[in-house]
Amino acid sequence: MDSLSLKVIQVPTTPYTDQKAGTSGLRKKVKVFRQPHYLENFVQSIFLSLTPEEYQGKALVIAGDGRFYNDVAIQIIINIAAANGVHDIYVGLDGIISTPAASALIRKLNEKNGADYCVGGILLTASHNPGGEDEDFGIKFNSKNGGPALEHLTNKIFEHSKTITSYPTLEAQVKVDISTVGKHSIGEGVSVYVIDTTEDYVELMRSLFDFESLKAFVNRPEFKMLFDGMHGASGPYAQKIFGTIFGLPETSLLRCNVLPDFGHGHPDPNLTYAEKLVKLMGVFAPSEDSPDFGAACDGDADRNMILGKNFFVTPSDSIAIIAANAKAIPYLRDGGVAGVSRSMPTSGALDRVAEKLSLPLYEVPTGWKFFGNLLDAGKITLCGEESFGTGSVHIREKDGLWAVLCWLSILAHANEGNTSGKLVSIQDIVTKHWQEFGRNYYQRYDYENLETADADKVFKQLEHEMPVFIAEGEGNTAVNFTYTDPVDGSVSANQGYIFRYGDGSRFVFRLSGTGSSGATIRIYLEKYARDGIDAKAEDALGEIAARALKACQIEGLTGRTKPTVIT
Ligand code: G16
Repeated sequence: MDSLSLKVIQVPTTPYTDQKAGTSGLRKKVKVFRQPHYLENFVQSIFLSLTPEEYQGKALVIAGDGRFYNDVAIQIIINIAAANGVHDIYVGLDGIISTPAASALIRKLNEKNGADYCVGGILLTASHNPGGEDEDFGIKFNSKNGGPALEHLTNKIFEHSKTITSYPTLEAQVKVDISTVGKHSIGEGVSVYVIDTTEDYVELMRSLFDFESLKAFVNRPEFKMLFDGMHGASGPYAQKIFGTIFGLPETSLLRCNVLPDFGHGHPDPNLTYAEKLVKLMGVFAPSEDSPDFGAACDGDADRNMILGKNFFVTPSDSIAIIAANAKAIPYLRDGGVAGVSRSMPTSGALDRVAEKLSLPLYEVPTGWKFFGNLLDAGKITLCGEESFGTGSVHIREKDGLWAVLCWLSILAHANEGNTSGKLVSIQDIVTKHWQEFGRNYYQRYDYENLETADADKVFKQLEHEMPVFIAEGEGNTAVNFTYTDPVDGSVSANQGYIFRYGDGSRFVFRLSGTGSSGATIRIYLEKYARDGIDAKAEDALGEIAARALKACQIEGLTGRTKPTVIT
């Protein structure tokens, strides 16, 4: 193709009013994105929110989790990006780049070519939400540090989306073959690089972990593990690390082929939606034959669930235990841990570790973007969320496979020199942790797909209930969480209602920010026990759950008699 193909045209458009990003980008049904100019408007609003110097003549990553409509969206974005003057466009082979790999790629491009080379990435994912023609699609912008755009930028994008009148694109629309690796020149000065990011990602993981000892450990005859890719973007990366490098058999790798509808599944690694893995691991029906280790990642591979033989590790415990066992993970052992952070609804298990190890601890609102400034400023090394997200300073997104490698490292370390024939198990590690630090009993109730008006009523009711709860017991507090970023001073208000008892136990309410329609209310229950760590979570939390349900009147106000998901 010659430079003629780069003739740019302005396409007139009318704004949409509903392009406000949620917790992590814009997520809607595919049919919403298929409306005329809907995707184009949002993409151009991203460009309008940046300065031309930031992207003209520079690079842009376009990543996708392989879901339905990715292929169409990628071509649309290539044309708009080229028309805006982007010079180098990086796209994944078959359009697939997992969210953590996208973050790593943006960072690597800037490390190699100068910090202003890559403006960031447009990530096409609705994460753990289902995919397919009648399901969800999503789009978000990650900045040049590899992390999700901060609120001031997502607000700007929303403002532009409400006033946009036209967008540029190429007159002769190009269609790049993304099914083979290679460089495509689409006109004078514009190249599209189709790349396989598994290599880069594997090298990054190899630089953090001791692959040799992990390989030796997972091949011990008494050890059996399962990994479930849920037909999401983690599959190709998992196959390379666990299959090709560690040599695990095919039978250990479940659903590692990427499918646009995730095999009709809900690619959310939790006790409800990773049903088959949970069953095989014996979480609800213990068996002597259950494998020793199980893990799953979500659609875009940033979330993870960790299971042991007949055992579930809560995400809140997971980040706490990784922090407490940093010495088992080579780069953390060598580089140290500067500080740790968790989202507000995540349990205080991490706080106990921080206290004991004298590490600074930061409590941020829900949303990985809030860790970005802390990581960039070197204030923290590790961070995690109750929503199955765990990560570190190595990138600016949570990282599902990284978390799996952390747990394998902890297991391998705990079993060094153990020739008894019986492995120290995941459950042993977690129990020992509780014995040392106490246990934060924890559960989350999700009420999915409520009418928005009903959800509003629940939050109004909670406001009435706050003074009632405060008056009920000495030391009780009830607040709507506000966060002030210690690095840039920005303030994020209205981040969830916290009802805290005098002893620190609490229940928290939040409206989910990742749904594509309707409203989802999350209730988080937590109780700390220094001793008595062996109860079932639902028993330990029974009274708190009852008080939370009374406070919100959810049954009366929404007609729902029970949560959709309990984790
Ligand atoms: C996104 C964010 C997470 C956040 C989660 C919360 O996850 O990246 O940092 O914890 O949303 O979801 P909600 O607002 O529904 O509670 P993901 O994996 O969907 O990108």
